Amino acid sequence: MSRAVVLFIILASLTASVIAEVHVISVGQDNKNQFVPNTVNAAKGDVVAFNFVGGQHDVVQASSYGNCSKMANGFESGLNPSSNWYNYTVDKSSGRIWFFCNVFIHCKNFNMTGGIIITSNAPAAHLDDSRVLFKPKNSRDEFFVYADPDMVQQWRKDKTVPLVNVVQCFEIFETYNGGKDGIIGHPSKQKLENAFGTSDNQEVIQQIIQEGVVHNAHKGHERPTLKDHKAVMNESRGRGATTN
Ligand SMILES: [Cu+2]
Repeated sequence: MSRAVVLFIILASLTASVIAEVHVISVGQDNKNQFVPNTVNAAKGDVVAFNFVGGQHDVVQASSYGNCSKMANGFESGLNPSSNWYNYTVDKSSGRIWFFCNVFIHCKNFNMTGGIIITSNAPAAHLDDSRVLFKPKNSRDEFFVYADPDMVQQWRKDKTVPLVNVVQCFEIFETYNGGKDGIIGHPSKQKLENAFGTSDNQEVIQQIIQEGVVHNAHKGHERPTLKDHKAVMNESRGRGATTN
C-alpha cells in the first residue's frame, strides 16, 4: 500500500472515531433492578454500551415504552454477557428506541426499562419552541429545556412518567443577558453546579421541569395558581422561579 493510502485509512478511522460517541449505561447498578442512566441521547452511529455490573439481567429492545414485550427483530443481549458488555450501535437517524430487562419480573415489577433518544449530530432543531424556564434567585442566569407542556404537567404529578417523553432532548440551555438578545448556548458544568448543586444532566433537567415556569409556544406563559407557587417555593428550598 502506498503511504497516501495508509494515511487516508488512518485519517478516515480517526474521523469516524471522533464523530461516533459511546454512551455507557450500567445495568444492575448498586445491585438494583435498574439501568443507570435509563435514558441517553445518541446520534446515528453512536454506540450505547450496556455494562452489566451486578445481578442477573439482560437488555432487550421493547416494542414501545413500558409494555415489557420484545420488539420483533429487535436487539437482545442474552443473560449477563460474559464480557459484561453489550454494545448497541444506533442505526437510525431519528425516533426513539426502547429497551427493558426481560429477566423474571424486573420490567413489570421494577420498571427496569429505558430509552435512547436519537438526536442528529447537527445542532438540535426544535420544531416546537415550548420550554420550561428556570431562573435561580439572585442570579441573572436563566436555564431552560425544550419540553412538551402537557407532559410536564403529567410528570409533576407522576414521576414514573419517563423523562424521555417530557423533554425534546436531553440538553440544558442557557440564555445570556437575561434572554434579551435571544442568544442561547449550553451552560458550563461549573454554572450548573452553582445553580443546581449538581452538573448531572438528568438531575438538572428534573429540577428545571419540577420548578421552572412552562412557556407554551402555542399558549404563552402559564399562570401558576397560588397553591402551585407555594409548592414550587417549598420544593426549591428558597430558590424562586420566575412567574411572569
Ligand atoms: Cu433485570
